[in-house]
Amino acid sequence: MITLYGKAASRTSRNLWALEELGIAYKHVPADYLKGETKTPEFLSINPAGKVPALVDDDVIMTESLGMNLYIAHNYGEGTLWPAGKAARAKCIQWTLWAATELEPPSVGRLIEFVFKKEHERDLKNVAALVERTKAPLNTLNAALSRSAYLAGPTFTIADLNVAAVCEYLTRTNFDFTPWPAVQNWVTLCLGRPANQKVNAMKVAT
Ligand SMILES: N[C@@H](CCC(=O)N[C@@H](CS)C(=O)NCC(=O)O)C(=O)O
Repeated sequence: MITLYGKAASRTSRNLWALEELGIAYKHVPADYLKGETKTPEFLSINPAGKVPALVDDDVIMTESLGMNLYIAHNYGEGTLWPAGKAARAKCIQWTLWAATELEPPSVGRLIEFVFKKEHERDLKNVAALVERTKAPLNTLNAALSRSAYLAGPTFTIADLNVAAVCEYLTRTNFDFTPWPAVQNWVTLCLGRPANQKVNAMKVAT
């Protein structure tokens, strides 16, 4: 059985979302990085970087939230989060790496400015620069979603979950998606899924 480390109000939420989509049994250890719980010798033996999320599944120890979701989908979500066919699976890998490299850096930057900083600390020049950096990735995403209902084909897969989980940083900070209507509709659909709503409730509880 998978043990997932990390409190829900962190990148762990994307892994909780994947596990809840699949409805498989798992153990959740809500280690809180803000309380030093990821710097204990016990936790560092799982992730020497002292960060969450981390996953243990029998003899598998894994970190990196988006990669962990590929692992979860591949091993436990055959035919659902992990679609059939080489082409669709290629898209799951492609969009996951795209999320990590193209969309997450400016989105996390925005989260830091709006959620982690106090209003008087906010760097408005940086906020404007981050909006500019987000435009090209959103153009790419909007074009893909104008051609296909979901990123790896006609159904929701781990590609959508991983990219939408990053987009959530934008929705949470009231990013204006008006110029990207296909993204707007798809994000609303993905984030509204019952499994993600359940994880949102877990975030509030921690
Ligand atoms: N690229 C990593 C980032 C992990 C990460 O930075 N996690 C944060 C919480 S969301 C953390 O544990 N920070 C504690 C620290 O940096 O010491 C992933 O996607 O899993």
